[in-house]
Amino acid sequence: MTRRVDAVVVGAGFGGIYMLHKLLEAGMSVAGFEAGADVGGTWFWNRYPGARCDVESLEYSYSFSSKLQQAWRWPERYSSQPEILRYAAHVADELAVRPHIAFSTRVTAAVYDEAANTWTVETDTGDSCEATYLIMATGCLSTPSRPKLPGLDRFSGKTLHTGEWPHEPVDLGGLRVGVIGTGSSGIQIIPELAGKARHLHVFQRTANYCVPARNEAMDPDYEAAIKARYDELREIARASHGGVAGSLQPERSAFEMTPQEREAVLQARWDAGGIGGFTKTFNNLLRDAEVNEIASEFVRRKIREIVKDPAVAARLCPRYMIGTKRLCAGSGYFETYNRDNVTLVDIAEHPLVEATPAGLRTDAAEYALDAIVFATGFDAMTGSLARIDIRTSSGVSLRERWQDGPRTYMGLMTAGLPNFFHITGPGSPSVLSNVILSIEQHVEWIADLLVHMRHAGMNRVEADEDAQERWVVHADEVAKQTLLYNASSWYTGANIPGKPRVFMPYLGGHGNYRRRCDEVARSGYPGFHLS
Ligand code: N01
Repeated sequence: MTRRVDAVVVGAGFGGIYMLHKLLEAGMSVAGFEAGADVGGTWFWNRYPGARCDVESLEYSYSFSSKLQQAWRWPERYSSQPEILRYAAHVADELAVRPHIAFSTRVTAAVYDEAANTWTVETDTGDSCEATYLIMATGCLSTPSRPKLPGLDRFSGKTLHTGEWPHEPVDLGGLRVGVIGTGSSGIQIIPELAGKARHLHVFQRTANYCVPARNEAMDPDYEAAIKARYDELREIARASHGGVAGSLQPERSAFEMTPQEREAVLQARWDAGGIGGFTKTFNNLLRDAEVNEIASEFVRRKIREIVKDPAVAARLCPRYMIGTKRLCAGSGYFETYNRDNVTLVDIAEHPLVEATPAGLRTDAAEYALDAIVFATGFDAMTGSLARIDIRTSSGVSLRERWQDGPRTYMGLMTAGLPNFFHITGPGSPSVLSNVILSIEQHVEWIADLLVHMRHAGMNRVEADEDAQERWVVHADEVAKQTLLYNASSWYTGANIPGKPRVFMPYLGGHGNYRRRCDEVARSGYPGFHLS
């Protein structure tokens, strides 16, 4: 017989863990489904060498429990993947959510029956479940994207994707390795592979910016100082644009500075390390192309200083505007190209044509390889939702609703799909903020709504079409005011052939967005139909 619960939660990363906890705390019955064999979400899958978060550990962690954030010790300024996974497992155990999760179980379909006000959720194990509410905590970067390269099935070596790295050890020592992709994942794995491979070929389509992470062991005095003011700092983070308290706030406009002042402030941010500070160097860095060029050219100069071969340095210098695609932080990334066993292959100039049994072929040459590593990113924000067949029994599917790009009301719900929520969905700050704080805000908002409805004797909520339309227009207008809007990034779906170009995350800022959501809740949920 099919199980019946109040709510199904899909995904057991940071969103799913906390959502299950909040629902259990509210006395609701829950069923969690997770495709992976354990909790951790993105940190369960992305276990490639060098995987590390580029938001500081003391910020990239749950803030809801004072006890938890005081007790947990982060060994480094930026946490490695194993450390974050250990933390996720610890929290799941502390909150006792594991018994409510079916692991190694992928949700394949969900159908809402209007008459019964019930979602029926189907999985690839045959397990199914009925629920009043369906909450997707499926993550924003969880559907890996692989180029459709002819001949790949004939390649005789190993193929790997950073986003689905094997759980057993992978020994690439002494091999000829090719990496495709120079985004955040590529920039982290490339120095690691260069230290092990006999030879590493990096296949670069778009040269990318990378600022130094300057990771270091956690300074106990710094940790103690943060923990002494943790509650206050978390409030600052919740009110901030990016969901981090950070110490580096935006400087003035570059136009108000002399060239010497601009250089000094850019150098200071470069020396401090990290992505957040650098994009806040000037308050109009992401809004004014002329200002952006000052910061872009600063990093290009650094690349030319670091990389000894001027021809290689020139190919590594990005041409797009810094920060309009997600900025990367790395350790020794550009230095890697000074190694004798590393070759940069510019596939913008000479595109990849096919994989052969022996390696990869561009339109100019063939490269003999024992392993190909895809660091080619994700079908971001919509991919994991679109691959599940989500529909109402009488209406159109989520996939059809989003065929011209995602449309949501505040990133929380999609009109036409009652009792269906997406945590950090498109139309919310999600990936443009400290995502753990964004997750907490969505989880708490959804849990509060469901408790409110229970108290009022209601059990059905749906986003209003007009309210959704106004939100979509507003989000688009906010994004248009920045240089990110026209960039060819995964924020806009440009990395996936055929995906509609829509700026997906909400750029209005974490703090502003949180205030709007709070205001909606305080005012009795305008824009949502409750019954
Ligand atoms: O993916 P990406 P990612 N042929 O999409 C190239 C988060 N993250 O996994 O720019 C050849 O950024 C593509 O080239 P181009 C973070 O939010 C965080 O690296 O499209 N090349 C690009 O170089 C990040 O932004 C952390 O021309 C192809 C690369 O592959 C997000 O995840 C660490 C290609 C993909 O870069 C995604 O990062 C890791 C093709 N067909 C990830 N298709 C940290 O916190 C794609 N490429 C540190």
